[in-house]
Amino acid sequence: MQITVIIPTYNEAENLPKLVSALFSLPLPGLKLLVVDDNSPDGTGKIADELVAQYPDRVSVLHRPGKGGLSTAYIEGFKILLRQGAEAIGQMDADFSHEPAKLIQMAKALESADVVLGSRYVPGGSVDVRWPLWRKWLSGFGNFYARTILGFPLRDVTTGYRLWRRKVLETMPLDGVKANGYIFQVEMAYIAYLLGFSFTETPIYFPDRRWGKSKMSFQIQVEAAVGVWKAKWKYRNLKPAK
Ligand SMILES: Nc1nc2c(ncn2[C@@H]2O[C@H](COP(=O)(O)OP(=O)(O)O)[C@@H](O)[C@H]2O)c(=O)[nH]1
Ligand SMILES: [Mg+2]
Repeated sequence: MQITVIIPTYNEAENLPKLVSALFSLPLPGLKLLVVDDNSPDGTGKIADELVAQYPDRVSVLHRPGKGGLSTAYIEGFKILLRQGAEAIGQMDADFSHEPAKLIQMAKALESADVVLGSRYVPGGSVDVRWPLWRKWLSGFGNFYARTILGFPLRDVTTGYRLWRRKVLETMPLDGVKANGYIFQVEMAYIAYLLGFSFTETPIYFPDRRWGKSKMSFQIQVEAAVGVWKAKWKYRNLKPAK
């Protein structure tokens, strides 16, 4: 299956070229990338253009006028790639929190599942060893909370490292997904689950970003906690098509 991975970027000038060469050194010859850059002040967009020039058949870039958030970056990217006929679409952060080499295992897993999650909360998965206890607890609890309230069996519902088969994204009501932050990830997984698609979780280690600043905040976590209930209500009637 040919895979195109969407990489949303906001101020990733340091990371992006390193990530792209790491990805292209993997034994995944069909791998393509779509960078979605939101006019990053640090010039990531220009670097993305240079990468397009370097790998014209493998890298493309969507330039957006300003910071529009991760979720709209993905939704726009999904739509573009679906229109272009992509067979499978990936999601990956630009900051090396998602280890490029894991993509090999995840691509393999996609042969027998509709959605593959890079998961920190299955055996073998873990978060950054340097995370303080409260942050580990918060992330673990957040996943337990979402899983319990929504009543679905996935272990890592907030992970941003994912692969989707085309048919899943094609079937999902993408235009209705407005949530941002963690809840975007929760909502996407929840919709696919309700629609009856199959999941595999591949264990990943999730280290903190190597360069640049994290945008994680307490407010984002609180919004996510409320957002889980909103999602439960919003999709109360969603069922697999007969
Ligand atoms: N295009 C775009 N990318 C974004 C935006 N916000 C974050 N990103 C990218 O999304 C990915 C995850 O963001 P990051 O800051 O690492 O989030 P954290 O790991 O939760 O702190 C990174 O590749 C960011 O560059 C945005 O508004 N637009
Ligand atoms: Mg990050």
